[in-house]
Amino acid sequence: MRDEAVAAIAAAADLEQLKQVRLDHAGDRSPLALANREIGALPPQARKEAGARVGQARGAVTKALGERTSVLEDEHEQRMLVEERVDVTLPTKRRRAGARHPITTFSERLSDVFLAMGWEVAEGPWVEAEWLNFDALNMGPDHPARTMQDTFWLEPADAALVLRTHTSPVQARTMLSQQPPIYVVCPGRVYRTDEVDATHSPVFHQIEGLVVDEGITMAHLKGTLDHMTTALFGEGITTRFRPSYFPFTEPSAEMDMVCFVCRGVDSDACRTCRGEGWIELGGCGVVNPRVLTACGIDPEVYSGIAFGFGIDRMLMFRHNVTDLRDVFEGDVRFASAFGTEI
Ligand code: FA5
Repeated sequence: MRDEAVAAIAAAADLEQLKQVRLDHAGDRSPLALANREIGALPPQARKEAGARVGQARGAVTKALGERTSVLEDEHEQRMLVEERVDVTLPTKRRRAGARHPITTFSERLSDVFLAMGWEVAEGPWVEAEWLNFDALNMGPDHPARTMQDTFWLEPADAALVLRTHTSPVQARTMLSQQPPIYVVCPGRVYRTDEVDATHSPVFHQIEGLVVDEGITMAHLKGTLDHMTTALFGEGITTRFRPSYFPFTEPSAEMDMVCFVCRGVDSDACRTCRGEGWIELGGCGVVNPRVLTACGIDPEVYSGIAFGFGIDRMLMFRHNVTDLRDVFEGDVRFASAFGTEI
C-alpha cells in the first residue's frame, strides 16, 4: 500500500496530478485511511502492531507528498519565469506622438503679424460660389483672366460651384458682410488643376489681406508688406514691386523680397532663390473700384489695398524646404523636424 502510494507520488508530473494522487492515497477514502479506521477493531496485540505499520506508512506518504510538492512547485515557478519573461530591450509598439503641421504653425505666425496691428482674421469655405471666386472680382464669364487659374468645377455644372482657386473670394465675402473700415487677413487652402512638381501642388495655401478705408493708397500696401517681411525674415530685407495684372486690383504688382539666404550676392549657387537673387511672394495691388462697387462699397468714399501670397512657398523659402511635395505627403518626420518654433 505504502510503496504503491509512494510510486504514484513520484510519477505525478505536475501539481494538478499530484492533487489527485493525494486524494487517492492520503484522502479520507484512501486504502491507508480505511486501514487506519479498521485498526480499532483488532485485538489489542495486533492493534499495536498494525497501528505502528499504518502510522509509518502514512508518515512515509506524507513525507513523499511534501517532497514532491516542493519539487513540482519549483518546476512550476521556473517555467513561469521563462514563459513570462519580459525583454525590456525589445522595441515597443507605442506609436510616436504626432506633430503639428508646419503650415498650420506658419499660417498662425503670419496671421499674428497682422493681429498685432489690430487686423482681424476672416475665413471662407473651400467650396465657393463661382460668382464670388470670379465675377465679384471683376472676372466675368468670358474674362480671359479666368484661365490664369485652372479650376476644379463641382457637379452639377449649373450649381456654379468651384473649389476656390485663391483666397480672394474672402475679400468679396468680407466686403459684402461689413462696411469699412475693413482690416482683415484670411489664411486658407486653395485648389488649382496644377501638375505636382517641386514648387507646384493642386492644393496649396494662400494668405489674403484686405484693407478698405478712407484714403488708402499703394504706399500703405508697400509699408504693410515691408513690415510683414521684416517680422518674418528679420531686418534689412529689401522688397520690390514688379508691375503685374490682376482683374481685381488696379494698379497691380507682384511683390518680391531679396533672397534672405544669399541677399542677392553671388546668387548663382543659391538653392533657395535658384540663382534669381529675389523671391516672389505673391500678387497685390489697389482694389479695383469695380470690385468695391460689386460688393456694395462706394469707391468715391473708400479705397482699398489687397494682397494674396503663397504660404507654402514662403514656408519653403523661410525653412529651406526644397520640394513642395514634402509639405503635402503627411510624413510625421517632416512635421516633427520643425518643432514649434517657426
Ligand atoms: C492670386 O492668386 C491672386 N489672388 C493674388 C492677389 C490677391 C493679387 C489680392 C492681388 C490682390 P497668383 O495666382 O499669382 O495670385 O497666386 C499667388 C501665389 O500663390 C503665387 O505667388 C504662389 O506663391 C502661390 N501659388 C500659385 N500657384 C501655386 C501652386 N500650384 N502651388 C503652390 N503655390 C502656388
